[in-house]
Amino acid sequence: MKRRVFAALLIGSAVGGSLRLAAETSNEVKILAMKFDFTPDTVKAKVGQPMTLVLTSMDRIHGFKMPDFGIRTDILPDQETRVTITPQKAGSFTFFCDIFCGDGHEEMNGTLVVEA
Ligand SMILES: [Cu+2]
Repeated sequence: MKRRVFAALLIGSAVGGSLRLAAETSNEVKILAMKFDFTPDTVKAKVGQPMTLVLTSMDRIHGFKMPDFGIRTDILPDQETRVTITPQKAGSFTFFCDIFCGDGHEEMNGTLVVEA
């Protein structure tokens, strides 16, 4: 499963070189969701700096919930769902899948690390 994600990332960067550059300058972070992981599962941010999470599912519908930011959305297969946040305080904040997606669902989480 991990291997499939890696292949997809490689293809994405091969066809989207200029897109990727644009994404970096506008502070977008892509997060792939699939049973039962977010990739990457640790995302860094800076206090006061807006960032956009670009969420895509590789298999089925998942959820994305980050209670500290009052955020929840569905993550749909082969579609980009964008969530823009501006962290106001430093710390580590958990996000997780809130749509039951199978036996490993409870483990499907990640961390947003906000630095001052
Ligand atoms: Cu799930």
